[in-house]
Amino acid sequence: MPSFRPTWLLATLLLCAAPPTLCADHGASYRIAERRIAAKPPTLRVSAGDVVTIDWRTDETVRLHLHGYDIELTVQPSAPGQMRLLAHTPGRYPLSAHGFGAAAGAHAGGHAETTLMYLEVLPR
Ligand SMILES: [Cu+2]
Repeated sequence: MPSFRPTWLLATLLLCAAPPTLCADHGASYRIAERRIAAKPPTLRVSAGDVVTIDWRTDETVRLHLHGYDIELTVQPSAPGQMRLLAHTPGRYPLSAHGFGAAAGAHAGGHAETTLMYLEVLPR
């Protein structure tokens, strides 16, 4: 549930303390329209150790889930949202919608997930 943990902050500080070129801030913003991401590559590629910020806008209430890093975020048309994480573990992680509209408030369960994009964390 929390999108930022003190241990990640500590890890970032340790990782980024010495060589200035090693770590980077990675920002991306996505707009969901008609239940999908339009006009954007479906994969966000970053390097391990990067701090990643993903901004979300939507035309319909949606509950987002970044698998692997296990970050959940509900975004509304009137209330854009942000995910922020330290990309500590390489891999390919699906980011899915757990429900749109009225279903966005429902608990995870019977309804289907829709994968919107992937976060790819490359090893250094
Ligand atoms: Cu999920």
